[in-house]
Amino acid sequence: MRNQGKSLTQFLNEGVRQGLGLEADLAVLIGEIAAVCKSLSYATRAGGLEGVLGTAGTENVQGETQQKLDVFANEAMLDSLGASEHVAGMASEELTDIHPVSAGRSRGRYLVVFDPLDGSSNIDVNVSVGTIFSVLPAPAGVSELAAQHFLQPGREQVCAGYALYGPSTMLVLTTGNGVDGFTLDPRVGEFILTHPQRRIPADTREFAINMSNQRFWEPPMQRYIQECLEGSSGPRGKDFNMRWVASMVAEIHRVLIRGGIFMYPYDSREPKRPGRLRLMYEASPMAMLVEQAGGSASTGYKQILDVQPDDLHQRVPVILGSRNEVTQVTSYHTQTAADAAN
Ligand code: AFP
Repeated sequence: MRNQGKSLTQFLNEGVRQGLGLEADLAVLIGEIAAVCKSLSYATRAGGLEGVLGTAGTENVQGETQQKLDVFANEAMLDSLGASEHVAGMASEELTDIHPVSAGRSRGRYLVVFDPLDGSSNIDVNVSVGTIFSVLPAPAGVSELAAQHFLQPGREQVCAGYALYGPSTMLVLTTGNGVDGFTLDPRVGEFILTHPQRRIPADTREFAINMSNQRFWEPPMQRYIQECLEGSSGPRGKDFNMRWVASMVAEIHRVLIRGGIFMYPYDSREPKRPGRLRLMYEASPMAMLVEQAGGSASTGYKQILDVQPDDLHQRVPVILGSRNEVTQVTSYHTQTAADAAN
């Protein structure tokens, strides 16, 4: 298999040399992100041995209780990438506002937006968690960076990826030339290419959703899930399996490895919040990975990568994975919208 067994560093250097559109400074930045993820892998592995479990006793901008590892991971990303000559500024799930790099340095060409530790409610119960990152072009010739410079549709991303701190630590990323997965070899501290050019099967029998929210969903989602539950005796004519890990990184990784459909749809619990997942640092990077692997990513009514953000922490409904299954779900949404319009 092409490139199988190469280190991330060798892979990136080849990507730059082969003129596949991977800029040399972006390759360096990806290496810097990978280095932080290595350190977070070792921190999460320590578990209860080094006092990193439990809550920090603080809340983030989302009003969510921060775990100690949330705070640790956020600071590690800010400190490390803040020293990069390629980063103009950052935004994080854990920060209210943007985090410009120190003004005294020549400004880098990239903005990095991240969820430093996704799935953190799983940390204390030793279930896989991860880091999600999105790299956007920084505006040229801007004297002072502002939040509005980050509010770019997901199609503008030049890189998206995640680190999954599971039984093995993996880094999965795309720069627009497909999706490649690397496994951390703890013996040498290198990410090694083990899953080149992932492709998501177009069809699936496996759906992932938090069923406890069922009574709050819109009718199209109710219809879709009901048909999955009716299985071979219902209109779909086939049985489905269900998964829910409550760590988006673990769910998306499963979809990239064996297909599936992952959904966190709109629900009416908090009408002002169209779902739980955040566009800039959860939905958009995952949507780029899924589309680059041949899947599809929708809000139910439009492709996630086409959504124009109007706030750093805005939420969107998320339906992504095996292309034909996503099409099935979105067809129910658009049909309902058309019926309502008539
Ligand atoms: P935490 O980081 O607060 O654990 O949230 C994880 C997450 O954002 C995403 O990774 C999961 O898919 C989703 O929330 C789980 O949401 P529920 O807890 O409502 O199932």
